[in-house]
Amino acid sequence: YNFSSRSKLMSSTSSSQLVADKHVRYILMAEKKESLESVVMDHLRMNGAYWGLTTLDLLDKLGTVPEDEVLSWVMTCQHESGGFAGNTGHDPHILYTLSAVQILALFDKISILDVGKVSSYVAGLQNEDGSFSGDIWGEIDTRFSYIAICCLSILKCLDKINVEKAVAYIVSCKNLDGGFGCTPGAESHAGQIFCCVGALAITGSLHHVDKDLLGWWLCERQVKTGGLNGRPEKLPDVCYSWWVLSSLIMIDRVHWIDKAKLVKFILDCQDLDNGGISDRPDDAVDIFHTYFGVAGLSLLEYPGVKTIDPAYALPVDVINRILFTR
Ligand code: GRG
Ligand code: ZN
Repeated sequence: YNFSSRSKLMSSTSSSQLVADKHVRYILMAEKKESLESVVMDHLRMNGAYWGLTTLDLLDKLGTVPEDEVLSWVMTCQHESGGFAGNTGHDPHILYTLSAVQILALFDKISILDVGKVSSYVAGLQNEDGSFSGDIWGEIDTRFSYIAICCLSILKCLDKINVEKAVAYIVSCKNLDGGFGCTPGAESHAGQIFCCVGALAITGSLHHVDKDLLGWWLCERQVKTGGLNGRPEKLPDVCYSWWVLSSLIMIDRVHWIDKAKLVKFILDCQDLDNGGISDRPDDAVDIFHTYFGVAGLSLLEYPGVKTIDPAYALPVDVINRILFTR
């Protein structure tokens, strides 16, 4: 039995619509402690919670979640250092710190944070060359540059880091194809491009991007079935509906892909019986690709899905509330 495949017989009729209610039920199940998926993902539960809760909010169903329970669990993951872990009793990392801050933003509860402490943890991970490490062990990656900048911007503490150096490091990861990699000289990858373009967008530095060159590379990611891949010659995957599409929007080149074909590809990845979205049609669903599918549809202005901000990866109403009212 191929565990990673869904039976074709079960979901033989592909839907031309988003089965939103089934996805909501799937997420609420997956977020419960007892589910198989939550056991497998124990160490990165904070990320899973962010993906699931953001998807619920995009579908206007955040109200169905026990808010107090979620918030007190999030706070059990915070360390003395100010950083957050993937779950209670684990080590802090910048990856989970952003997810924790994003979850609090969704519930409009940034106020329960010691903002000075969290922002000092993040700022403390900046290196002399402007790059960021993920935690005390020191791995450097443009993912962490994005996370630091996104997190500190939500907390309104960007002045705690050297933004100029942070931007210069990201620009040093730009390649001749217009894309970006994880470190200087590393191959362009759609995931890293999202991180670098997102960080440049948040800091008002998009003039460092060659929009036509990068837009060309990004729109070439669309394959015959309508799906997007993350690099040349690779298979399409629903998650690139987020990484690629958000980048195209930030550089104003989203009209360079066939939107209708991408919508169809995402809808074809739904499990019509039990809810959830997979990476490719007929694969098993997971909470990450359910987020990427719904967030992708949001970027494609699909009816009934709230608008998501392509740089902050949070609903636009949440970002407006945080950045333009305090
Ligand atoms: C808040 C949206 C948000 C993100 C936080 C963690 C992070 C910041 C960004 C991750 C960016 C990234 C590198 C995404 C790529 C993930 C991915 C699908 C990797 C697989 O790459 P390959 O090359 O797989 O192994 P392919 O698809 O090429 O076969
Ligand atoms: Zn994927």
